[in-house]
Amino acid sequence: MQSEKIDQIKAEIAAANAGNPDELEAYRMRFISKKSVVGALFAEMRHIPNEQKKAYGQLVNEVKQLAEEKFQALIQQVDSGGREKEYQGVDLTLPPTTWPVGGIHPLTATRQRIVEIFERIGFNLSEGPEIEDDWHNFTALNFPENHPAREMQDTFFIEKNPDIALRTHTSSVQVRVMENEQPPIRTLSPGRVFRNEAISARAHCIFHQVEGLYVDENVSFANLKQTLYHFAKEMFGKNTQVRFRPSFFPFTEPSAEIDISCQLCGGKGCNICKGTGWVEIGGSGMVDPNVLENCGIDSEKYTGFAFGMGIERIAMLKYQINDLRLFTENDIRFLQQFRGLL
Ligand code: 2NL
Repeated sequence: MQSEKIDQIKAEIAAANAGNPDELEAYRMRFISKKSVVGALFAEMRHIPNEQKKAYGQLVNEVKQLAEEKFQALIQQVDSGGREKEYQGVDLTLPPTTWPVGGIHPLTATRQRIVEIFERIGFNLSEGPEIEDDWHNFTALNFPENHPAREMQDTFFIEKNPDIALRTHTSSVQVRVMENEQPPIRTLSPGRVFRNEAISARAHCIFHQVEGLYVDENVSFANLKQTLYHFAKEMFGKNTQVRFRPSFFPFTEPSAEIDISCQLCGGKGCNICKGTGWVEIGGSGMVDPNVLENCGIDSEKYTGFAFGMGIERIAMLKYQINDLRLFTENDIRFLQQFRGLL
């Protein structure tokens, strides 16, 4: 009677199958767990007459072992079955894909380097609106009423309102600083500026500028020269030569253009410097007393110097880029060359 039952269970185990974790669990419940049919055979032991206990125990242990072996085999089957489905068509022996690494845009890198150089000698950063009124962009800066820079062909006006325009330089930011703070002022204003010009290799209607302003007692032209010498050598290398050429701006007097020795030929003369050995990096000068007064600063007590340069121009010289349009086209072949900057 017992041996019949045992044979039946053995047959059942041999025929059992599991294609998924649920079926595997059903098998475990029926043949492995304490309350399984195999467990019941062990519980039966106490009703078996003493002289048969040994033989019965051997039989039941055999069944238990069969059940365990089958369970392990079913686990393998369910496991690999699942995996085969999940990884179908994926070759796990292939080397891993490397993701493309992004980089800092050369204009951003150049701006950051300029900012870093001036921050280290005590300049702070200032920002202001890109849409400006006539006062902050022109009048406070001593532009005469009929100055050509105010004309439609140079300035983008908003809705044909002659009082509101896109700023043509970041001097407007520095006017706002002077209106709100008294000297000593040492501030740097990087930002986007806008000029109504045709786009070419050398000009763009949107570009970037950094202006610097230093106002205090006894600020001299010698201070201006030394500060820009320092900047040029930090930015372009310690062998860089600097020269100042007399110039004119409505907001500075005297004014000077800043040239550095050509980065490409080192001053010998090439097509970048057009044979002169020098390239212009920006303009500068002593802040016109009218500008200080317009901004509420006592021009009897204070003097100042200011300078401005185009970030695109500095980046072109530093990285030998020959076309301004490359900065805005986002051609990956151009941008990739600046990976690892900063
Ligand atoms: C250039 C020339 C310059 C300034 C900018 C300035 C600002 C104030 C007062 C006086 Cl608030 N001057 N800025 C001065 C001289 C030249 O820029 O070629 N920029 C690209």
